[in-house]
Amino acid sequence: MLTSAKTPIYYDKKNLDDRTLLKLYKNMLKPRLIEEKMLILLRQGKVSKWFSGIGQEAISVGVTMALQNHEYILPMHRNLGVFTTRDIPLSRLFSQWQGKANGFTKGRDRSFHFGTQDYHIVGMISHLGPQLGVADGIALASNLKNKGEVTAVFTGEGGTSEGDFHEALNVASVWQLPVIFCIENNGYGLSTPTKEQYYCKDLADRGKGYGIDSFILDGNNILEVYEKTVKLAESMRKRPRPILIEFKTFRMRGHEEASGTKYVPNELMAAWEVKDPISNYRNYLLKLGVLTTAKDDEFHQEIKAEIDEALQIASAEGKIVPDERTELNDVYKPYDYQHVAHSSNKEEIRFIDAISQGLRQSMRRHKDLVIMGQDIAEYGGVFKITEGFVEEFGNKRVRNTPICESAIVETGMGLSIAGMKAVVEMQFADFVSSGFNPIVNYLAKSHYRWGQNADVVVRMPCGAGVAAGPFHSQTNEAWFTKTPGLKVVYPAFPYDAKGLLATAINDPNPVLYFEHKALYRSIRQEVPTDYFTIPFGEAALLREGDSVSIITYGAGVHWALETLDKNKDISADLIDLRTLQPLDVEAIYKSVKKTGRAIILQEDSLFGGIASDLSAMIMENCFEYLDAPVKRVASMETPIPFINQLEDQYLAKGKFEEALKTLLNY
Ligand SMILES: Cc1ncc(C[n+]2csc(CCOP(=O)(O)OP(=O)(O)O)c2C)c(N)n1
Repeated sequence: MLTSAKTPIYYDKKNLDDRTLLKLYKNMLKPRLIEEKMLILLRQGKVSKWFSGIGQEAISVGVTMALQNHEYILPMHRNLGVFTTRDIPLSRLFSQWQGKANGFTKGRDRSFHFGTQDYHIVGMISHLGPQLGVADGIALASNLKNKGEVTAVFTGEGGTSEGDFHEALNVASVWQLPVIFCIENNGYGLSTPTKEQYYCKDLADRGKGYGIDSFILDGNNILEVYEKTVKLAESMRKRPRPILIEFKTFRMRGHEEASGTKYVPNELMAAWEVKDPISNYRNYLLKLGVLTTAKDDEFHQEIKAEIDEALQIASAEGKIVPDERTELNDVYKPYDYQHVAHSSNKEEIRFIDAISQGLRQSMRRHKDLVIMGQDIAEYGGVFKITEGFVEEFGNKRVRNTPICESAIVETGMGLSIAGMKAVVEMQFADFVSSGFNPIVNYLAKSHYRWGQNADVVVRMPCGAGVAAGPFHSQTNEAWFTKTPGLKVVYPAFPYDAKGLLATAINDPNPVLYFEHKALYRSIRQEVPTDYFTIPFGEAALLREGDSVSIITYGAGVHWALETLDKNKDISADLIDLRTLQPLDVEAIYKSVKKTGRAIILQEDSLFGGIASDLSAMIMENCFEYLDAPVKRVASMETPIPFINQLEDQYLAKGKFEEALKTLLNY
């Protein structure tokens, strides 16, 4: 039942037994007492930042107790009660907040920014919204494996303004995913009051707009939260579908402790003060005779003793000792590359066929692999790479998606958390910008932060030369090579495309797989018909010579080959990098040390591209071997124009031959 801030909380225990009633109380009391301690620690400078959930405990505790322990919960920064109700040892939480090794992130991320598979909790990233789509992925895995499990994900009302919220709701409803979307509407998003955050009456109405059954509950009433969530979860396990619950509550302290609450009117604060979820419930239990003051004291003493002991353990723990190797080693999940050799059966196929074949063979090999993308099912994708896949693998594993790149990348992450694999097809690489945030912030950083890998390959049909203009022609690998935690693959030939795609799918880390559209139907090669893999980080030396090292990848490889075919007198090493992360630096240095000259050809515009880094690396490591400055050749510093004559002028291809000759004559 919904109560306004002014009315006292109305409790109805229905048929809940005394044990459950007390457990609900104790589970709320624990985070409250921890928080009271935290405020002291903050004042003493022993904790750096704290986001208080005081006054909102009923939501965390009620929802967590309504779920089974193996069901995933994705909490926010005010949901301490989720962590404590799942019985995480408090010493580990204190270690986490103090940045100690016994925490969950080895001092790499703060506060509640962590997850733990042991407790089926997936913590937030600072960007708030992305975890909503991650919950979709976990719930999708439940549906695909007929597990009948529910996933609960939290957001504040502020977070509901993010696109991720809307995308996640839409995907969950279109795919009928068993996600409980929990909105904690606590009046303010940092200093922004709800009236400046949204214009609809209730946020629950947003769920209805997506065809999702939505409810409004008094978030301060533990019995209402618990009982309703239990019922909904039971029904969702039997009939998977999303549910949205808007919990009306209030943020009793500042956004974070240092920021205060000056902007909150006193009357509002006072009105919610009387609605405190713990004191009201305590009074109810006392009146009922389920709790006595003696028992209550006992609970307080017991919890306080647990807190003090945990704090002592965490405080006694030594500080993290920085070690570069440890840090670098944890960026990626270790992957023991398994080489699969191919038989001698070969056929001549196009670049595009190689990708399609590689993907199909991986789908056969990995029963847990799901492909998602726009128009990829019956339609076969805009480039027809997945044509016929639905017939062979069914539309549970070959999934058409709504147009929502963020939520689909996040769904891939969720599948990975649930132990599955995902390939996400961007219709064009350009559109990855709409899914950029989860790739660079969620997928890339999860393993380093809390040891959770992202077993997701993002396929990127990219590149110019097809007169498609600024939004269908970019080659945006530099957006990702910049980001530690991602692997970046960029084949130039059908053989490499097939073998590297197989490896990308086997590798448990997030891989951006670039496939150049202009090569799709123009490049053919004899390719083994069966499944095989090619290791990452091994460049291919396509031509051998001694006067210059040409270093390139993707379409650049073919431009360089054309130039060398035209100028037979030029004796050059031609290095096709094949993967940009990891990078085969040894192959580059070895060649440059031999030839004494290096030219790097990249299709992307010059500034900030990978050519710049390669150039710097060569200068730093091969300077004394160089007979000339390293030369970078790249496209113009403009967006990519549409019409052929402008596109030709834009592209690096037209400048390469002259630059090469100039370098040779230096
Ligand atoms: C994408 C993004 N924009 C802005 C912020 C800064 N920020 C952190 S929390 C917050 C307010 C969140 O409000 P709400 O979702 O209502 O949660 P509450 O803090 O009230 O529980 C803001 C603006 C952020 N972390 N991420």
